[in-house]
Amino acid sequence: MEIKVMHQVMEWNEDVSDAVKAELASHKVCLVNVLGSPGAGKTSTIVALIDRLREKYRIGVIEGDIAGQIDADKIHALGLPVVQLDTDGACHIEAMSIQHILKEFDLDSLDVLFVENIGNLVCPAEFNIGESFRLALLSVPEGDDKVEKYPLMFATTDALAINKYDLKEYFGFDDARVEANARGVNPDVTVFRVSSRDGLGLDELADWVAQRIDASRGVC
Ligand SMILES: Nc1nc2c(ncn2[C@@H]2O[C@H](COP(=O)(O)OP(=O)(O)O)[C@@H](O)[C@H]2O)c(=O)[nH]1
Ligand SMILES: [Mg+2]
Repeated sequence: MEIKVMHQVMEWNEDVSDAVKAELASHKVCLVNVLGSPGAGKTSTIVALIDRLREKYRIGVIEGDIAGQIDADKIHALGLPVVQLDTDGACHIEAMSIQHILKEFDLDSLDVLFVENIGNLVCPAEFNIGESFRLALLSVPEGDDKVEKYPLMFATTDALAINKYDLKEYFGFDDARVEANARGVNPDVTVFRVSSRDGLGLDELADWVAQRIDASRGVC
């Protein structure tokens, strides 16, 4: 019985995720679910992508955090619509929260909604939130064994950005190991090597994100 309760929650989340997807599709808005550990560079990468994509797309952001609004302040400073989702300690975002928050945006004035998920390599991977696609980040200082230790995160993402590539030499980080393991659990994953600090690989990542946005909005 106890197990069934969790099962029902997951199924219910899937239903709500489908409803969010339908709602966004009716407004031609693409939702991008950005995942990764605390400090992996989610906010920095979203800011770098905004910089490269804001001339082409009307962008909004949902900033998920367990507490505080530091990241939402950074997005607000860019002059974009942003809503802070404070999970009050919960380790992931559920579709129901996104469904609720969509009311805060004028969806007809948006093309893309980035969601910065809660910093965590475990539970956020389990919950679809109505996304068109996922972008997972793994940063070099976290270590090159993380795909083996947290496979679901990397099995369920559409792209993996290995961030803080500028630090690779300092950490003896084996990116070939990460890529091979990611392809082992997810043969179709697209892998990027980026530095959200010095700009390495970000144009390529932004091009890929733009292609996925266009595909999901039926533009191409
Ligand atoms: N060296 C280096 N530092 C980075 C890079 N990307 C982000 N950082 C730094 O890592 C820290 C955490 O970044 P943040 O974007 O807040 O990570 P988040 O917690 O995943 O949103 C900040 O001090 C960033 O300046 C990178 O590519 N290289
Ligand atoms: Mg952040």
